[in-house]
Amino acid sequence: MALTAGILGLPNVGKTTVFQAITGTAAESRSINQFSTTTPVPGVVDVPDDRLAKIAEHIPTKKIIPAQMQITDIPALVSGSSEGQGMGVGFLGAIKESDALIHVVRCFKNDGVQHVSGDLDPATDVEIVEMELTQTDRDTLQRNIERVSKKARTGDKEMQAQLAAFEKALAAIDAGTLLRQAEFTPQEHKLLYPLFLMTIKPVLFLANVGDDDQDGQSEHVAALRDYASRTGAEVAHLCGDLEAEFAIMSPEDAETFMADFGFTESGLSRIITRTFDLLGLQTFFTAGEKETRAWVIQKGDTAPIGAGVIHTDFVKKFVRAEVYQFGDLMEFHSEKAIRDAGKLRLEGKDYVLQDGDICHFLIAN
Ligand SMILES: Nc1nc2c(ncn2[C@@H]2O[C@H](COP(=O)(O)OP(=O)(O)O)[C@@H](O)[C@H]2O)c(=O)[nH]1
Ligand SMILES: [Mg+2]
Repeated sequence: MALTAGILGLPNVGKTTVFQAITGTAAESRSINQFSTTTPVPGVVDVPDDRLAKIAEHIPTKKIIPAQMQITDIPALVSGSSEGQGMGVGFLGAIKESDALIHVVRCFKNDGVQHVSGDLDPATDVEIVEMELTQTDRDTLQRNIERVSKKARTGDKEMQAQLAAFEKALAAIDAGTLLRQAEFTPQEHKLLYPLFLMTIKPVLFLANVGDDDQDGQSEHVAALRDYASRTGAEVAHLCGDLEAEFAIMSPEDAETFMADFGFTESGLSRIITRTFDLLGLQTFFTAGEKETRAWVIQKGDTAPIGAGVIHTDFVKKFVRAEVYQFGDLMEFHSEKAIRDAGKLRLEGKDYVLQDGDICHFLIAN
C-alpha cells in the first residue's frame, strides 16, 4: 500500500495550484470560485533524486526510473465543515486516508481572488481548519469510546486497552492539545490507528507566497512559522502561481522565465522531498544495465519488504541481498571495486534497509 499526502486548506488558498505545480499537470481547473474542487483528485509525483544520475555514471543503464509518491488534492474545508457546512463531511474521508497532510495557507495578496474571511491572516486561517479537524476527531473518539465501553466493563482486556487509549486522546483534545503533539506509546498509536484521526497526522504548512516574497520573509509567513513551532508542525514556502507556470513549460522556457522573476531554482523539489520525509519514506536503489531505479520504502522496513516492493512474490521468496551504499559507489566507482574492497555486504531477512542502499536481491525459484 502506497502512502499518500493530502493537500488541504481553506478555499482559494492555492491548493489546486500547488497540486498542479507538484504533479506538473496543466493549470486548467484553477478557479477563483470557492469549492471549485468538489471531489478529491489523486496524483502521482516523481521524487527528484540527484543520486540516480550519479549511479548511472558508474553503472551504465538504459533507463532511469525515479521513485514516486502519491498526492491528493482535497476539496476545501470551511468553518463548520465538521457539521456539514461547505462541501459537507464527505471529503473528510480523503483527509482520513492521507498519511500526512500538506496544509496550504494563503500568504499572497490578490484582490482578484476572494479570501474566505476577508483579510490575509494565515495563523487564524490555520486555526479555523485545525479546529474543524479537531472537532471531527473529538466526535470520532466519543463515538468509539461509547462503542467499546460496554465490552470493556465486562472485562474484555482488548476493549479496555482501546478504551484507555481513546480516553487519553480525548483528554488531550479537551486540554487543547493537537493530537500530533500528544505523547502516545507505540502500542497506543496502534490502537488509535484504525480511527484515522486527523490531527495525529504529520503536517507540513505550505505558505503560498506571492512573487513579491519568494524568500518567505513576510510577517504572514513569520506568523505561520510561529504557529507551527508551537504546534509541532513544519513550514515551507512556495510561490504556487509561478511554480505552476514553470511546471508545464519546457526546461529551456522555464529557465528563462524563472530568471525573469529572479528565481535561482524551483522550490518544488524541496517541497516534494520534505513531503516524502514527512511520510516517513526513504529510498533504496537497484542498478543495472536494463534499468536503474529508486524504490520507496518506509523507514525501518526490512530487506524482504523492500524486495516485495519490486514484486509481491519476493517477500516470501527472498533469500538474501547483496547490499552496498551509494557512497561506496562514489568512492570505488564500480561494483567490482566495492566487492574487492570488502564493502559488499550479504544481508539476510532481518536486515533493515538504509536510505541510499543499492541492492541485488537473491530470490528463490
Ligand atoms: N497571486 C497569486 N495568486 C494565486 C497563487 N496561488 C493561487 N492563486 C490564485 O488563487 C485562485 C485560487 O487558486 P486554487 O489553486 O484554485 O485554490 P484552491 O481553491 O485552494 O484550490 C486562482 O485564481 C489562482 O490563480 C499565488 O501564489 N499568487
Ligand atoms: Mg481547488
